[in-house]
Amino acid sequence: MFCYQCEQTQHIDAVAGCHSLKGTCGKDAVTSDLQDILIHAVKGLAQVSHRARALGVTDAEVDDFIHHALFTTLTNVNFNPVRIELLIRQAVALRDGLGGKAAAMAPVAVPPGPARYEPPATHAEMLAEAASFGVRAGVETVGEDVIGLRVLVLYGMKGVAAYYHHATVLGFRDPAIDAGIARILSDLAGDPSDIAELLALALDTGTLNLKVMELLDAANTGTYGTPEPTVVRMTPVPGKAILVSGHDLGDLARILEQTRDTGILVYTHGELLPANAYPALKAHPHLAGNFGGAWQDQQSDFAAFPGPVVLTSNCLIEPQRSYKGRVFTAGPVGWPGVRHIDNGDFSPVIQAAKASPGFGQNVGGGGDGERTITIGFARDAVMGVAGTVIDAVKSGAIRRFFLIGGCDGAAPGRNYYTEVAEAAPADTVMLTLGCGKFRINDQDHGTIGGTADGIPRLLDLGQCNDAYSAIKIAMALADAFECGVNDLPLSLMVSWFEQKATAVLLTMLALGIKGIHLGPTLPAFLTPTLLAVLQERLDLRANGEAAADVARALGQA
Ligand code: SF4
Ligand code: SF3
Repeated sequence: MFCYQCEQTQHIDAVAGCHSLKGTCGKDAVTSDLQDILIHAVKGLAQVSHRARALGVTDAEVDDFIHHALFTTLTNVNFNPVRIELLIRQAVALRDGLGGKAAAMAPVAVPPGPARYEPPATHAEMLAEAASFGVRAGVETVGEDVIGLRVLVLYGMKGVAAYYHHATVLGFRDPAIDAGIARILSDLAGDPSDIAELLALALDTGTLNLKVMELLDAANTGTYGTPEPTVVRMTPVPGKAILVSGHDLGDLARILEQTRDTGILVYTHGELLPANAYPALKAHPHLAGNFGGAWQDQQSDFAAFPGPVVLTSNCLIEPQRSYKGRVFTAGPVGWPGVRHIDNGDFSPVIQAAKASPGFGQNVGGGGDGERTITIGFARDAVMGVAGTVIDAVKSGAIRRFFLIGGCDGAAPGRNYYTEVAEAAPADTVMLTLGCGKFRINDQDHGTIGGTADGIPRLLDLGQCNDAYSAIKIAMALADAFECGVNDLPLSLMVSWFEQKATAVLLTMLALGIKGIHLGPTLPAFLTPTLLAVLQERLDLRANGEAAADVARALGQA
């Protein structure tokens, strides 16, 4: 195995990467190798899909398969080698079916490369070939910079696929996005080696991702309403309970509907916390609040939860024996031996909740023990008070905005984001999103001016899936001040972990947003040359010391 797609990749050898028996995330060598082969097979499917499209032949099953399959290879999503191998064989079958349909329209030559991949009959033979499909295959010939750019595009496309998957499961799709995904993957399948061409492909990926995030925003708000400022209970109340984690609002909605009038209470976890702010979701009286923190705390959170836990997307960590029997996966997620719901029928979860003890009477809900936080400052909520915000900037009451957010993780360097929030002075507003918010959302940051009705200093924009909100707010502020986004009093302190963050980074780069602080460490796949290019063109910055970075942003250093 070799994998360096996420921030927690191992830094043991000269080339950073997880390459022994198991990655830091718990992905074993067999699953990792099969995921490399799956990527190869999906690229081959995309090659055929891209060419078939030119003949007017499209297939919704193929388009859906591509983003679903890529999503399974995202960090902390699917650790089940059996399901990955099935997907490889399915990719090849879909490719051949689509190729046949296209050939009926006009003779099409099967392009060289992944489109000609034929999986061997046995699992062992398949694995024996895996090394030739690894992300660093051919590095001796093309060099580190080409490999770094290829994987930058590939990892960005995994993020695009994840966002698009969340939109399509709500019934929102766009043929132009399907075509864009097929085109970029097809280009990648040709193993481009020209740096300028690869840089253009990376920016194309960022531009495509903006379209996808816009669609996802339309899917979420079109289905569940516009998030509104909402006080969420962070402490449980007595009763049988289900915990829902990941990012998928559709699965949460189905669980809420299927538990209606059962007396079972539903709690969000991790990146589903923002779901509590959507009108159509919070209308369910048995959506009882949020339990626990960010994904890396799940082993203690899930062990302490007295009921079943459903993982609807990333981030899954190896379930401990104490609670593995109560864990369920859905959608792209998988772990060997963990029950999987693939048809939207959560009855097994409901039965497990009924059979579990639930929270007892002495759980501490209500009274002095109750903790709450306020969420739901998506773009409409913020732009609804745009006049007040703009006046506050003009009068000097708001000196600067800090976007402090993105993914969280277990690395010690992630305290940087807590320290940035602590160092940000009282006349600054912090925007947050993604699971990184759990580092800063349980403190009272007060309001601008310190008055009860002042603008809250911490505005939670939602999931990492809501990065579109942050971009729209920045653009709207730039419009209001008749300046460019780069001229706003805004500092972007972005924490990355997985490939959705890579996609968002490419979007910001495609939009020409400069001066992003990226951390806690820079991606291992970005070579010194590539970093120099990004630093020169876009002033991409590595994290320094938190207080000094804040002081510099405020023009004090
Ligand atoms: Fe390592 Fe991250 Fe890859 Fe897991 S996803 S194997 S932790 S680089
Ligand atoms: Fe978090 Fe996994 Fe990325 Fe959605 S839950 S931000 S890391």
